[in-house]
Amino acid sequence: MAFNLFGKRDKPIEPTASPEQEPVTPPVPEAPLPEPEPRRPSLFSFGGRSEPAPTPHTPAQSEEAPAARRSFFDRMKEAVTRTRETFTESIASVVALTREVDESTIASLEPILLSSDIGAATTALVLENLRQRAYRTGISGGAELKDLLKQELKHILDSVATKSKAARPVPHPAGLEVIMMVGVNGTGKTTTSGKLAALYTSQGRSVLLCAADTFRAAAIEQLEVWAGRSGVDIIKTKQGGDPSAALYDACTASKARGIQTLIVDTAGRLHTKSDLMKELDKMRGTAEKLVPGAPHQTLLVMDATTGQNGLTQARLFTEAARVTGIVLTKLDGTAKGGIVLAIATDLGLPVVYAGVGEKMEDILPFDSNAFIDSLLD
Ligand SMILES: Nc1nc2c(ncn2[C@@H]2O[C@H](COP(=O)(O)OP(=O)(O)O)[C@@H](O)[C@H]2O)c(=O)[nH]1
Ligand SMILES: [Mg+2]
Repeated sequence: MAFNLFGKRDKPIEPTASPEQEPVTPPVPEAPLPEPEPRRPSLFSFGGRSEPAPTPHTPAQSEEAPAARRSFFDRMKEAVTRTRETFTESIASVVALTREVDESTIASLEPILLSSDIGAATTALVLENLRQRAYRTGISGGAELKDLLKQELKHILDSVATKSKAARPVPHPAGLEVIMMVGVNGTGKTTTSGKLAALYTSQGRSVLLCAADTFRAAAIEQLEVWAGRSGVDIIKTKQGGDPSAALYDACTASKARGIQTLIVDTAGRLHTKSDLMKELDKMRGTAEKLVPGAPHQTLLVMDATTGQNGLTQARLFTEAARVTGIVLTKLDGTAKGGIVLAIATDLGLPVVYAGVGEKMEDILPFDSNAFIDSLLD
């Protein structure tokens, strides 16, 4: 794939400047942007979301027409194939052997939950709740046990989603919406920025991309490729330029053109962790000054294949970057999709989108019911 040329496998450019010597090169304004192209028809179907949906409160995924949900469900099911292969089959074998739910049944679920990366704390919580409920309601067969497990897992995801009020799909504000993508290098920020640009465009929204990862030239080029693919414009600066200045230009251009959603791709790595957090803070300040309520969403992009390690890194961002939701990428490439539950309990944040491949349409608005059903049905 063309953009792999620019992907994370490129050797990052090692910084030569000390943190005090941040590059202060003023951004080079790009040549005047061409008039936005006429909106292209939808290139793909996002489970029935290809119709323009500019209304701020679209119904939740689960309330959509059965056909739409079906296609969403199928795609989710396909994406979690690898997780299903281990998790679901192991659960199925416990369920098949269960006539009466006792301590040993509950105990046999433990390694299965742990191996899908649900995490020790979450596993303990799930098993304890399951034990209580199983005994209280006096369930007997394996089918009932599976049902209870499903309810328990959904409950964990739903309680987080409800608490954080991030109803899905995320409602867009009436005016200009600014979405910042943050996260460690290689997790999929640039790819997701491109996919979201295409998704929102297919819904009839006008989108602009901002290349605020000025740390590597390749990152800017990679976002340009995505902008071309999704038919949206991009505001960028040169490598080493000030990301906040690029964001300033992007906010100004968005307002002038009546853009509905500005997606900001940021760097996952600077000289030091505190540099990175300062940079994100500065960008947030710039957005706040120019656009009321911005950034409306700060999405932390996490790579599902990094499992529990990814969680440790994610915590740094949630502490410093006021993250509003998670995009979990590479769900297609892992057998450890249980990380969704660890994210919910550890970070207290909902997964709002799942990345399920490298192509433009490989992004799904995350729906916890569909996710758990696709794992256990
Ligand atoms: N299989 C798969 N690969 C992905 C997904 N999202 C991103 N990638 C790949 O992960 C690599 C790093 O992505 P990139 O967007 O450059 O990460 P960034 O450094 O955070 O901007 C690229 O090779 C992407 O194609 C996904 O959902 N599934
Ligand atoms: Mg990137």
